Amino acid sequence: MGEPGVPPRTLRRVIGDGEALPDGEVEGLDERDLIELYRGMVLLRTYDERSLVYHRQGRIGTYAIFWNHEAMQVGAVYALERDDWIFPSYRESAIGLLRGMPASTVLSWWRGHPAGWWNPVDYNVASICVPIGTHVPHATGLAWGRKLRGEHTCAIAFFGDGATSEGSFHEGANFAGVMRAPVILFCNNNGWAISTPVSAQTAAETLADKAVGYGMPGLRVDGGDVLAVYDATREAVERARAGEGPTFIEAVTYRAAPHATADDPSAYIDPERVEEEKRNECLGRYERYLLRAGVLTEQLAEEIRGEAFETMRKGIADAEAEPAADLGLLFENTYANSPSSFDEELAELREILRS
Ligand SMILES: Cc1ncc(C[n+]2csc(CCOP(=O)(O)OP(=O)(O)O)c2C)c(N)n1
Ligand SMILES: [Mg+2]
Repeated sequence: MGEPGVPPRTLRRVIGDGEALPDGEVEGLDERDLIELYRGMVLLRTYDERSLVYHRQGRIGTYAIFWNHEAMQVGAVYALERDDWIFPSYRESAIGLLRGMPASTVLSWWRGHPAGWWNPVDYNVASICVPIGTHVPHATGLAWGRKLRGEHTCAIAFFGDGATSEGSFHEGANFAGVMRAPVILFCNNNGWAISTPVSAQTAAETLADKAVGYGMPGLRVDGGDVLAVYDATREAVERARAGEGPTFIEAVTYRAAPHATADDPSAYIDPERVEEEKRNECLGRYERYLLRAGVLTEQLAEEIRGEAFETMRKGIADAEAEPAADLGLLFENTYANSPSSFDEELAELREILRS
């Protein structure tokens, strides 16, 4: 159980280490919920590991790995209702899978294919945000707008430690505080913004400290502990629905993979620290917790892994079966009124690619 009234610098934690650190429980989660959380984590882990392989095989483009971020994504989304809105960054590219989005859609996004863009209202999942932090005001605005309409839904924006230095983050957080918008600002503090460490990002002692300046509570949670993340997010959701306004959550973790497939972290990261984090990665931690609690069996785990693998196998097959996008899209969607030279340039491009 996330202890109430924990001092803000302490990380909220539920999962123990199987030794001196005892396991806790989260009130309101039954065995079915615990397995659903596990299913979500395995799905995202499988998505991530397969995507890296597809990238190496040249079947998707550059890819932002989220290995060891699954607990934050699954724990937070599980605390929401289906009507609540999710605003992902590129680090949460596959979060729509938790809302039933086909894997082929997200894989198509990473293939740069138009089939990778969904209608946000179909899943209440906004488009993947690549510019750092620009979706924070969007999430706040949507949450505030829904409140004005008398609805009780909330919104969550996922962003990284680096985003907290961006103007958009400040504007969105300030606006959320002033308007008491029902929004959750979920910061995955993975220690790095590409090669910039958190220590070079802020002079604040913790990122959660920033919440004070916006007049909202700041919770700090162990980002590798899916149950603690769920517990903290649920608390934030309850506040939002009760009309008490926004909450900032700092989920502390460590980036155990390169920033993206185009990055070589050996130039700036301590490989021993990465190895240590890998040994303590979030899915293994949760799996061991469930085995200790007698909720999961090796056979059920195998079944769940098999389902996820099949989802990915079908996902890449469907994405690759999409007919190639028409080149005209590159030109048609650039300007409201295209320059007259575009027709000629498109014709030339078609000619070059034909030959
Ligand atoms: C506005 C903007 N500036 C710069 C970039 C280039 N950029 C891409 S990822 C990144 C680092 C972001 O780090 P963080 O917010 O910690 O997220 P993480 O990648 O660690 O999840 C930067 C600076 C960008 N995408 N958008
Ligand atoms: Mg980061």
